[in-house]
Amino acid sequence: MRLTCQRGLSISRLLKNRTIDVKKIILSTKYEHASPTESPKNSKPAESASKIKKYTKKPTPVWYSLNEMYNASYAKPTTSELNSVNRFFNSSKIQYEWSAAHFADVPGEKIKNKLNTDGAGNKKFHGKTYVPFELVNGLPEIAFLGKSNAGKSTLLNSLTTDLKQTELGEYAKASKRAGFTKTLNSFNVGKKLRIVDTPGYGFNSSVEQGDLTMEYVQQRQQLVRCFLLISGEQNIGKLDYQIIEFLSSKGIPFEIVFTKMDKVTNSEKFMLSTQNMKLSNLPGLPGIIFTNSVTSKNCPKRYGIDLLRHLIFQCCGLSRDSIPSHNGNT
Ligand SMILES: Nc1nc2c(ncn2[C@@H]2O[C@H](COP(=O)(O)OP(=O)(O)OP(=O)(O)O)[C@@H](O)[C@H]2O)c(=O)[nH]1
Ligand SMILES: [Mg+2]
Repeated sequence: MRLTCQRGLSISRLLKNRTIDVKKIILSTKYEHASPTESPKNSKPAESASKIKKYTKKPTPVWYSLNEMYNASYAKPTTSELNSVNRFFNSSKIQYEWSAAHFADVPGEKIKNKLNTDGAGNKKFHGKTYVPFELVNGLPEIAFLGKSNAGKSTLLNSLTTDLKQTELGEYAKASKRAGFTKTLNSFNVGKKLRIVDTPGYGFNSSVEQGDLTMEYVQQRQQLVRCFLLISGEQNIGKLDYQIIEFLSSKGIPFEIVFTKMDKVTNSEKFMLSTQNMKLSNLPGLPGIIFTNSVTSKNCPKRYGIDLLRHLIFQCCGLSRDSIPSHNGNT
C-alpha cells in the first residue's frame, strides 16, 4: 500500500515496519544504458556516428531511484509541479543579504532583544512585540547544515542556477578547502524565501561556529526547516548522527540531502550501505534527497535538484503558482 502523508507531521505509527528492500529494488531497476549504436526510430542505417550521438538518451544514474524509494511515504511531485518550481528558481533574482558571525548580528535579532528586555534582561513587553518589518521581513528561511566540505555552499549555487546550465552561479563562496564558510550567510530568492548557508561542523571548524549555528537553528523564528547535507562520497558519519539526535531532541524539523552523488563510483554498494543506516526510521520521517551539483560523464545532468526545489517550496508553504517578486518586499 502506498502511504501519502503531510510533511513535518509526527507519524510514529508509520515508522514501524518501514523497511526498504534495496536489493530487490536494485534487481528490479531498469537501467537506461546509452548504447553508442542506439539509433532513433525510423532513422536511416547510413546515418553518421555524430548524428546518432545527437539522439542518444542520457543515462539516468542508478542511484537516482533512491529518491523514489526513500520518499515513498510522500506524494511524488508531478512533472508539471516540478516545472513550476523550476520556473520559479530559474527566474528568481538571487540576492546576498547578510552575514553574521554572532547570532545577535542576524538582522532583526538585536532589535528584538532590545525591545523585549530592559537593561537587567527582564522582559519589557508582554504580548505583541513591535519589530520593524524591514528588519525582520518575515520571509520563510531554510538553513543548510552539514560537515565542512559537505557541499552546502555549492548546493545553494546549484539550486539557484538554471538546470540547463552546467556552470553554477557563484552566489555563495565554495572551496575545496574544508571549513571555508565561517559565518551565517543569507540569500534572498525571488523575495519569497531565504536560504541560509552555515559554517560546517567537523574538520577545520570551531566551537564558536558550532554555537552560532545551534543558536540560529534553535532561536530563529523565521527558520521553517533545516536541511542536513551529507556527502554521498563519505556517507553518513558519527557527527551527522549527533546532529540528527540534537535536532530530533529539540523538535527542530529537518530533511536530509545527499550531495556529491556523482562521486559515488559503486552505486549498488552505496545503496546497500544506506539500507543499514536506518534512515527511513528517523524521527519526523525526513525527506531524503540524493543530488549532484557537479556534472560528469556518468552524471551528465544535475539530478535531484528539481526534487529538492519542490521540497523547499513545500517547507516554505509556497504554492506552485508562486512567482518571484521583482520589487517590494514580497
Ligand atoms: N563532484 C562534486 N563536487 C562537489 C559537489 N558539491 C560540492 N562539491 C565540491 O566540494 C567542495 C566543497 O564544497 P563547498 O560547497 O565549499 O562545501 P561546504 O559544505 O560549503 O564547506 P564549508 O564551507 O567548508 O563548510 C568544493 O570543491 C565543491 O566543488 C558535487 O555535487 N559533486
Ligand atoms: Mg561553505
